[in-house]
Amino acid sequence: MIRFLTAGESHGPELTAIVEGIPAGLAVDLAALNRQMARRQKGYGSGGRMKIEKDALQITAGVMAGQTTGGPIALRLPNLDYARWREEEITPLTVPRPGHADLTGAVKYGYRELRLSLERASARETAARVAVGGICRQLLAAFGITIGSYVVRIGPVAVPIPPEMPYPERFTVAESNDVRCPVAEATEVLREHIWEIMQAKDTAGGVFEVVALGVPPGLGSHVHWDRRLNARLIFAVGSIQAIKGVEIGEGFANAARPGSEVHDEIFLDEDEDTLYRQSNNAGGFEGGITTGEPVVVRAAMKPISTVLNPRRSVDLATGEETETVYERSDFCAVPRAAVVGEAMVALTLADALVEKLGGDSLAEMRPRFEALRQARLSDLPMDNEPWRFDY
Ligand code: EPS
Repeated sequence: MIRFLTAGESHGPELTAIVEGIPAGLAVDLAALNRQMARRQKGYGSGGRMKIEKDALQITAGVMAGQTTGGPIALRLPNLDYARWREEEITPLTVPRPGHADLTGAVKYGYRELRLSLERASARETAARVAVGGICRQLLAAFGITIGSYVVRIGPVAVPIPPEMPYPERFTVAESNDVRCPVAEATEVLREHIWEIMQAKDTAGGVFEVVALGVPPGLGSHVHWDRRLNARLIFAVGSIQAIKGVEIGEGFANAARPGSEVHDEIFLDEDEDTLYRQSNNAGGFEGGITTGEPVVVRAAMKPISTVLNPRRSVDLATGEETETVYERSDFCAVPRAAVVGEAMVALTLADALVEKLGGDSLAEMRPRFEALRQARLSDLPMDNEPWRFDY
């Protein structure tokens, strides 16, 4: 329902994005979008580039008088670093960094100059995703759906999050520090590890969690593989640069537990005539459909592949074994990747919401959303007559 494309190189004049399928009548708050852009740029362990870029969005189509028209929305994001790069005579880069798209991109597209692949593979592109995700986030917010994130691990250091700690509190604490740590007392330990990694001229990966609150039950479907919304979320988050693993809820930990400890039991609230759960090990999904519990997506990011310590590689120009040459990069981008994760979750959930509610405008979607929200147990057909599989 909602499609988007991005274009642009890391050091080119700008990133461009087009998002199509956003319903009409959504008030777009540009200042709030730019706050999302700034969140993506904040993170201890970033390289020098973040001091140059101050991402400021321009919207050039699809929003008129502050409201979406229903037409494609075009977004522009100038790269401030371009001014310097356009002045330079570029020395070809011919030694691929292990772990980056340098070699695979060069082999696939027939480049001799590795910059052609790394310029587009660069995680600079995630700025465009946060811009598009920001609009989807505003659409979701119009229906009371909110999204936050926090870091749960940097390298070997895991954050001890008390399981009973409410999500809004985790978001607030994470927002208040530059490692997106949800537990105030653990912040310094994460920062120390990143500092040590920088001293060792190395890089660190980690794990972050994205959580969506207020998601109604009934988004996605079990009826076909590509309609399972949990799978669509795994794809969307797994498409972020350097993300190598994505799980829903307690995905991998659940694999080690017996079923009796995993599945979230179902209870009846007689007064409200509704069903509820006391746990959410499923991360908000059963059968690829949202349960109405928080949607929890966890992603593993590999360490940044541009490592200050030279790595062994081969110079494609000479055909000889050599070592990589360092160019400016980040040491740890996990806190910032979490914000990109939020954007991809926002996009996927907004897509599923539009699919569920239909409609060309917010005015059409709203009454349908209310009906979804107010579903009661007694609304379900209670038919207990015996029947036959009679095809
Ligand atoms: C990136 C390398 C760094 C990052 C960049 C992603 O850029 P540079 O090579 O210019 O120092 O700063 O990320 C951004 C510019 C951004 O806005 O996130 C890479 O190779 O992926």
